[in-house]
Amino acid sequence: MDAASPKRNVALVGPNGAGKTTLLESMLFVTGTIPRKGRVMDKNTVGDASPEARERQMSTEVTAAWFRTGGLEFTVLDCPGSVEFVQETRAALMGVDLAVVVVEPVLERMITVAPLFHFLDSHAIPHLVFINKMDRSEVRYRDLLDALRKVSARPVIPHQYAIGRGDSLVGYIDLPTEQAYAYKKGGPSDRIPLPEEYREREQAARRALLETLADFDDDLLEKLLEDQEPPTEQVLADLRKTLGADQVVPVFMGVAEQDMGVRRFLEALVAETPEPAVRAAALGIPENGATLAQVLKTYHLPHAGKLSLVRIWRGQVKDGMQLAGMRVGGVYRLLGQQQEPVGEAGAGSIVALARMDEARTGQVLSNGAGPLDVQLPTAAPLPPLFAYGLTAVNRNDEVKLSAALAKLVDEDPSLKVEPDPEMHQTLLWGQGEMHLKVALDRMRTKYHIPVETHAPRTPYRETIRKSTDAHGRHKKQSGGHGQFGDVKIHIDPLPRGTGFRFENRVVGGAVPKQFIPAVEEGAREYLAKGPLGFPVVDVQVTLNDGQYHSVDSNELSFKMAVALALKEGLPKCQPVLLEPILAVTISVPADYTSRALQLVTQRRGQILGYEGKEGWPGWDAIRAQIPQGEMHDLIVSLRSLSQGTGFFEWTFDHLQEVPDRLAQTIVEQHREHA
Ligand SMILES: Nc1nc2c(ncn2[C@@H]2O[C@H](COP(=O)(O)OP(=O)(O)O)[C@@H](O)[C@H]2O)c(=O)[nH]1
Ligand SMILES: [Mg+2]
Repeated sequence: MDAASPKRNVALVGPNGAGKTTLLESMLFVTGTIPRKGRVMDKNTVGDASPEARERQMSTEVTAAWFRTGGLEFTVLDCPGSVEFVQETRAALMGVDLAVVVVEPVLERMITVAPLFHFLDSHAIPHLVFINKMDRSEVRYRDLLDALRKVSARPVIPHQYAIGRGDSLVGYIDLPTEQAYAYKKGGPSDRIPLPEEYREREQAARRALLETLADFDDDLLEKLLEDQEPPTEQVLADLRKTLGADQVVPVFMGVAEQDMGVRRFLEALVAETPEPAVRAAALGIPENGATLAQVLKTYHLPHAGKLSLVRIWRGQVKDGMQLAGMRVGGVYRLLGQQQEPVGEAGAGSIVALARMDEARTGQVLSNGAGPLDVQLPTAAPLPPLFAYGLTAVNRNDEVKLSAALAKLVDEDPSLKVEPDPEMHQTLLWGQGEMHLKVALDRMRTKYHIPVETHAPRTPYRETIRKSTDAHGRHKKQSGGHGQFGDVKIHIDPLPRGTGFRFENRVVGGAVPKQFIPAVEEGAREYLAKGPLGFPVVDVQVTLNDGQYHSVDSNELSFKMAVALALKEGLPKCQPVLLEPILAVTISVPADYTSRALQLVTQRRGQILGYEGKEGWPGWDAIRAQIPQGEMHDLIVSLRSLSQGTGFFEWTFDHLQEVPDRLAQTIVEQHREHA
């Protein structure tokens, strides 16, 4: 790597299908980095290089590529757009200087960018918008700008203004310089005179741009008030500065598939992408100190092993050096699947480090002694939304399965593995169906472990509604020692959430003291499976009386006796099935609130209320309680009614009686499987 050439780091983000991978391919092509352009359709792009991505014609993980242009070396991270892979994207965003939000020119779809804008703003990551597919645009450019304004907390300012649209797309006006360009196939756009019929629109848009910039530049404000034309250099400098501070969101446009607007866009990136030191300063990283490198993405490659994509915030990284107690087994520059050894790299670079076996995505690696001198933000793990229960197809694979799952989680922190021995399943949690399917595909292709998946089994419980007295006697006469235990108990229901209680009211040694703990233990063990087949909760067992035999009584006999008493008693207490109820907060754009409320009701949920979501203008937060058994694919339905934007958080709340009819079905199904 040419240590001397200045670096810039950019992430391509935005909704699925907007054209990020195509834009990267075009950038690589027009900069001469690749001789031929691949197409997403033909499964030969640099961006969608993994087998999982090729198969789906959709990016499923972050891909890195680099190119040189305008005297700078750019590293571009092509990030998956699907909400299900958003953890990948967020982790990668932590290490770039600029995010390019690629969108389609479709008004109704702009809302899908809202969560991304929210994340970028909450981390003050500079970002601009590239409206792609302008060859397909059917709406007015200013309406597109307005739609973007509705979903961005920061002011949206057109850097470029479209001339024509759709079939009659001509080119654009660069507002800061007031120059017009016509797109040209196979080359940079031609300068053309500014079309007269656009003069008025151009001036209104430019005026709005200058007024926005004037909010951050008093001198510019003064000039505008005095009706002075500000020098272009001042406008460009203000654009750079406000973009670097995440104060404004400039808007560009083009047709990535035909390389239209891409060369000029690269020129703009050369001029306006904040240099690496800007982000480092914004994060409060002291200039001097030990090497700091943050892991943005972890790959496990079949042959090369583990590869950690890092952003070097400070210092140098060299092949063979010690970093966070690990030996760096190689420093590489990535171009999709290709790895090129570079030996070393310096601050401001994004490179891949080989064989950092303990490094985790998000981790900050250093060669300094003692704690880090700065806390760097990481992308918080997303709350899990969707799970499968897993079982290895071949029983012998169980150990291999848990090792492979650990590697998957290592690559992708939004996956979570939860062993659930009670329900004989291992739960794999993630962000949605596709997220888990891709993870399981990866497991099949990389680790060759076939697994079966099923909807997670719900941990039902049972309890009782009524009290009863019960008697149990265990007696066995065989050869020498016999067995004898006899108990009289009282069984009571307890309030929800109390669990199990045992009380001893025996007087006069009817059951000798040393056997009382055995009675309690016997009761606990028996209650692991009640008359309906599930663990019994919220029950009190009171030992009132009993009998013993001076020779034959022992602990086991009393355990058996209390089990017999419970077996006889519990069915008389009106057993009822309990199900876990979750406290769920659903977030959706307000347009979808009423449909989301319906969804809650359809799933036997109870709505507690809803109000505007804090910090999310135009969004609602719905508070509800929903039975766990109805949650499995809630996220799938929620996304399908909200253009993929809705999401939720949940925690366990309480156990609640299952309605009778449903309880019957559950108990019958459980018996069949047991
Ligand atoms: N009409 C048109 N189609 C495009 C353009 N850019 C990309 N596409 C197509 O849009 C689809 C999605 O593109 P892709 O790059 O995979 O989007 P990503 O999900 O954002 O990476 C592909 O079929 C591309 O060929 C464009 O500028 N115009
Ligand atoms: Mg893509």
